[in-house]
Parts: sequence; C-alpha cells; structure tokens
Amino acid sequence: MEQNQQEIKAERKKRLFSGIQPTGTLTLGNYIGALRNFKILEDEYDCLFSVVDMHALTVRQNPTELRQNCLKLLSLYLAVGLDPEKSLIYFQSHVSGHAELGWILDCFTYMGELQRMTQFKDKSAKHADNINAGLFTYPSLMAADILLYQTDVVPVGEDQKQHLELARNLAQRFNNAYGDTFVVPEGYIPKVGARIRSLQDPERKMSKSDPEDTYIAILDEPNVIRKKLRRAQTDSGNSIVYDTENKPGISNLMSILSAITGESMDAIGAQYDGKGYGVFKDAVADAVIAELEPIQKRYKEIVSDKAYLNQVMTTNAERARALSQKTLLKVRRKVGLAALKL
Ligand code: ATP
Ligand code: LTN
Repeated sequence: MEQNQQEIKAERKKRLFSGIQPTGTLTLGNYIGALRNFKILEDEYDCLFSVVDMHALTVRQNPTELRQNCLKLLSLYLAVGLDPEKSLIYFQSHVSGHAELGWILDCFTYMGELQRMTQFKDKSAKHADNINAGLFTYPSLMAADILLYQTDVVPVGEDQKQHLELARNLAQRFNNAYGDTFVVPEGYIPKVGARIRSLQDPERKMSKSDPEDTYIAILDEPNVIRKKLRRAQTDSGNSIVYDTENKPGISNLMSILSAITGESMDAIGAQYDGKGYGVFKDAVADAVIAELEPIQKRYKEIVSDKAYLNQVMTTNAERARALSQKTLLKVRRKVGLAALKL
C-alpha cells in the first residue's frame, strides 16, 4: 500500500504556475521571457496560467479597458497554443483564494522586504500620484498565487526574480512556523531572452507600459515591426558583436534573434558581421515577423469568439477554485482560523 502511494507520488507531474498582468499590449519581451516558455513547458508540467487581473488594479485602470484586456490576454494564451482542457487558464479574481491567502501572507511579510523590491521602487516613481498599499504588497499577492497551488516551477522573466525569492522565503517561513504546508517553488528563467530591452533605451527592460516606439507588441503588423526595428537605437559602429556593456542596442537585437532561432551569439555574429546594421535589423525583423504571424492569425479568430472565451473562462475558474481549496483549508487550520461547521 505504502509503496503504491509512493509510486503514484513519483508519477505525478510537477506543478507549474505563471501569471501575466492584463495591462495593455503584450510585448515581444513578454513573449520571449514568459509566454513562449509556457507552451514549451505545457507537456512536461501540470500547468496553471493566470490572467492576474487583481495585480493590474495596483495601477489605476479604466474598467472597460481592463475587462477587454483580460479577454485579450486570455485569447493570447490560447493563440500561442496553450490547451485549456489540459492546463488551467483562468482569471485570478475568479478564485477568491488568491486574495484570502494574500492577506494571510501579508501578515508574514516584513515591511523591509517589500521596501527593497525594485519593481515597487520603479512603479512608485512612475505613478507618483498613486503609491497605494496594493502596489506595496503586490509581491505577497504574487506569492499567494504561487503557493496556493503548491507550485514547483514558476516560468518568468528576470525582472521577477526578486518577487520569486520572496515567495520562497514566505513558504519557508510559514513551514518553519507551522510544519510542512507549502512547496517551496523554483524559478524557471530562460537562458537567452530573460530580459529583452527597450528599443530606444537598451538600459531599460522592454515594458508594455512605456511609449509605443520602445517595444514590439505581439500583435504589431509586420510593417510596424520592421519600422520599429529599423529605428531601434544602436551605436555608431558597424560590428555585430555581443557586448552588453559597449553595444547594448546590438546585443539586445542579437538576444531577440538568438531567442527565436536558437542560434548562438557567435553564430549570429559570424553570419552578419560586416554586412551593416541595416541588413542585420532586417534579418531580426524577418525572424520576429515569421514567429508572430501564426499567433496573430489564431488570435484574430479566437478573440471574436465570445462564446468560446466565456466557456473557457467559466470551466477553468471552477477547476482552479476546487484545486485552491485544499491549500486554503490547510492554511486556515494551521494559523488558527476556526472552521465553519455547517
Ligand atoms: P509592465 O511593464 O506593465 O510592468 P510587464 O511588461 O513587465 O508589465 P508583466 O505582466 O508584468 O509585464 O510580465 C509578464 C511576464 O513577462 C513576466 O514573467 C515578466 O518577467 C516577463 N517580462 C516582462 N518584460 C520582459 C522583458 N523585457 N524581457 C523578458 N521578459 C519580460
Ligand atoms: N508579478 C508578475 C506577474 C505575476 C506572476 C504571478 C508571475 C503575478 N502573479 C505569479 C508568476 C507567478 C509580473 O509583474 N510580471
């Protein structure tokens, strides 16, 4: 019997969780750093992909736009090929356990830990007129997203490393205080493309909340993609060499190409060196356009199929809710919240 249970345990796939905020147009950075890996990992793991709409509220949103952005992000998840029968693809706000566990974890998170978060510092500088408490405690809610499902692996871009570390610390802190409760999650950060940079200021990450010409949107038309890449900031030289210190612009374009084609930086350098930046930029544009075209085509079909989206949204929220209950009950019991005996 015991051996049988061990076998079942060994056979169970590891669990993966990731989320993307429905704030604006998703960029090539989001695609290479996160979304693309979701599809690659879907077969190997038992996956949850969330539209983290409650996180989006930390910045003031137009309600109509937010609702639309949530459906657009759901459509994009489906357009990259994620399977809603196999994985759980749902809206964070449809499972109240996120907020519930978020509160409990808030009570285990120190002010000093949150004050160190670079995303908080960046966002408070950007939204100086609305530095709200939610923006501050954003990382505890993210930890709740992850820990609620006993997640083993979290695929994200490099900018989320610090948040992930907090999730790990909170899991360990809680486990130390109350005995084994949470799985301590690991990050999955891609080797190439973990931090795609702004086309106009390669010191900064490419971000969907920055001006249009700094990013490529996943849904940009081919001619727009080409135009933006041709205008991407580069240095005054002409060599195609990966050197983030002295050639951040060219290095960024090389990372994009390498992430898409799988070629090494050396191979890219050998192929394009001496041909001029124009030729190289066009080659990057060709690769990006070819990669995004099939996704854009599927997206257009899916986003207009409201009945299908509604069905995915409803059934997946129900499944996620059921899954979240197990952890929630355990946590409530451990911290001493009385069970309701109906
Ligand atoms: P915002 O700029 O509005 O803060 P964002 O572009 O960072 O948003 P998120 O929803 O916060 O988007 O991130 C979604 C996922 O994309 C995360 O896993 C994040 O690490 C990844 N990501 C975001 N920007 C980049 C980037 N420039 N390069 C690689 N990965 C990225
Ligand atoms: N904080 C992340 C989005 C996010 C997330 C998560 C990612 C919220 N909850 C859980 C992975 C797992 C961001 O800003 N990119």
